[in-house]
Amino acid sequence: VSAVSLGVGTASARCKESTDAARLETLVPVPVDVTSTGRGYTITDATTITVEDATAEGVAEYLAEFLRAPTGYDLPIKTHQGRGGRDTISLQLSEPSSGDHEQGYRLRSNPSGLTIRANEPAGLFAGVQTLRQLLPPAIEHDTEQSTEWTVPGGHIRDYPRFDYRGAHLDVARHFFDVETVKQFIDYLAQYKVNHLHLHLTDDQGWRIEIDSWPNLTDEGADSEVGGGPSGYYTKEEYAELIEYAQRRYVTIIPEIDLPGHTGAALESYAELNCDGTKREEDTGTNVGDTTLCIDKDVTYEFVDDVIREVAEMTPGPYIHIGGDEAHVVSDSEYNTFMDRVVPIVQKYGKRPIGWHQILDAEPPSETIAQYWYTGHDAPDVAEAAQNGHDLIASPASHAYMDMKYNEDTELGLDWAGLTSVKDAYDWDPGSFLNGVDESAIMGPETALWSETLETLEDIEFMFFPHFPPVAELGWSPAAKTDEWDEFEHRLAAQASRWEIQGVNYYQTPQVPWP
Ligand code: TNX
Repeated sequence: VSAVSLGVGTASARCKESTDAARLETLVPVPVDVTSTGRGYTITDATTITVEDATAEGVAEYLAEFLRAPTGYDLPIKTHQGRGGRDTISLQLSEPSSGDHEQGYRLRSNPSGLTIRANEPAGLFAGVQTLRQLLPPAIEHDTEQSTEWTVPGGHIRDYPRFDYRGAHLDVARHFFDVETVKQFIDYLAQYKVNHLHLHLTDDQGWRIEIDSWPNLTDEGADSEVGGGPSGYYTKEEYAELIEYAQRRYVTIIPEIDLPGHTGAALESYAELNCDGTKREEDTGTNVGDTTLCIDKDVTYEFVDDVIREVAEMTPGPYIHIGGDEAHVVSDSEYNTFMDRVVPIVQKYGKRPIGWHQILDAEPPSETIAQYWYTGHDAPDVAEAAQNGHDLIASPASHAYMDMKYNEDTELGLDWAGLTSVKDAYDWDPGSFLNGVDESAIMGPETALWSETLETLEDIEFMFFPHFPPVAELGWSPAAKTDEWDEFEHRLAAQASRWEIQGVNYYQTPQVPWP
């Protein structure tokens, strides 16, 4: 531990001080700048949380709720002008000063108190997630623990490398209920990921209620891979997820995969099929053999209704329309379809996103393309980026969380190869694609496809520890993310928190777990 001034005190106090200070060195994602200053702030029964005005109250409430159970303290929230004074955790919003990133924050801890300052509530929230990792792991318990709740002394200056940090979850191949998705959102927030892309529709199931086309969920939601119990989100449940995510500064991006991956819709409505007969229920894992009927007007009435309703229930700026693996349509049919459908998304006030194949249809440049192949060379994608398209980086060889860790991994797939935890860390989202400037990359996004995943435990097994490496690549400065030998120790230090949270993580031998 460098730059720790140990001050005076007993040997055991000094020992504790260095144990506390060590937590400044094990943060994931690693902050831009960390300075250790010796004695820090200890949260006690006397601590209050202060905010200057109502804007920061949501974050203050989140923090208080998080801390109250394990500490057993009241931690009242008070509105207080200026500095919080002694024995406070003070959440301050300041006027943005030039050069400060809007999602950034500064955190200071010394014996008299703790301050998090940010330009935006989202920055305060990021600072709160850092504070969480600065406290002893016991803070992750949801029952009262007796320990000293010391935040090491120091200051942190921090902001994200990419504004957009995403995670995709396939709730179509296997359905995951509201509680499971909430838990997933908590995992994203913990590692400062701020977008959740929900893959809501596919051949095996339609997972979102659409009032104007009720069979989608009356008939299209009761199957999944392997034929298990499955389900869908009612509009109320979807709203509950949106609200839960908003409180954690996570934006939900709904995906309606079109024109392929539509077996569940084709099974629900005969008229959406070119031959006018309903498709059979699909509980397998084939891809690419379904499509909406490109030549029928009803197809576009259907898409318009679905996009309108999804736009109405989604406050975030994006709708993802898939566009991948439409293997049973010709290039010209694909282009015809996208020429009609991309403007529908725009008409309802949303910015379209598609898997990178969507670029083949030459959509308007505000369309975002999500790159998911494994290679560094994709000249068409690079050219589109040069022409103004933004990209999301999800190369399957690094960011696909459903790729097996190694040959012995029972869950997951291996079509993009095996992806060890080290592989998940060993790439640069900003320069992965040749000919694409970092300025065209919105950020990295992990993808978790669920052909083989049935439960929260399965999700956790593929996500931990595949996920924190990519979360760090999205947040931390490039200069700080190239040393696996340093990262593996910080990752290992997270495990004591996962143990308490009950995360079913894979104990890969690549990481020196404690
Ligand atoms: C490819 S990635 C797909 C999905 C599969 C996934 C499995 C993409 C746009 N399409 O349909 O679930 O591989 O890893």
